[in-house]
Amino acid sequence: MAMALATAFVILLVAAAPAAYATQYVVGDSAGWTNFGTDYGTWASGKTFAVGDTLVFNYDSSTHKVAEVSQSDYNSCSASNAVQTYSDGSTTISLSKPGSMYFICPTAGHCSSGMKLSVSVVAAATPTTPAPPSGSTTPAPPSGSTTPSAGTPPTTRAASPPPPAGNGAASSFCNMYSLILGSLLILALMG
Ligand SMILES: [Cu+2]
Repeated sequence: MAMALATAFVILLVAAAPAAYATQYVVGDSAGWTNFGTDYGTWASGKTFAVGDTLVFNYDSSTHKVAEVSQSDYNSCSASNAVQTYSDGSTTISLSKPGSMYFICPTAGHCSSGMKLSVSVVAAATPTTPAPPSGSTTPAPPSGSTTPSAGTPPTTRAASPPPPAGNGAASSFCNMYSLILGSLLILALMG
């Protein structure tokens, strides 16, 4: 029993780990993708959509579809040039690049009555490597570097600079956190 629970927790942990980095947004929340008065502009406002996040459209596929369209087609509620149309009733869209994405329901009258969604996708928040300082002068090579001549004992070299610290610190922190959390949960269960 304890073993099974521990296993379940490990699975849960593995499944939950990516959630720290990507968010899944259910469009319209519990209302889903519908033409019954959900304002998708309001739903989207205040949310930050980042590359790697996903949108989930839940809808009655006998009535609605999801069409990804251009901005102008979004404005004019035209689905005739849709980039992609989905009709499976539960559509997951991965936000794969920064920029705006536009979705409408192609069913006649639905888009014009508000069944349309635009999202602005920002680049994923990853630990960025510091940019080189702009306009700085390139450091001059160390003067007086001696080349050891043959026959003389080698001169001691200057100590190499320590490796840059902090790269990937955020992700390793997340991993560490997951590990500790998982261990605690398993210990709590088995103990
Ligand atoms: Cu519709």
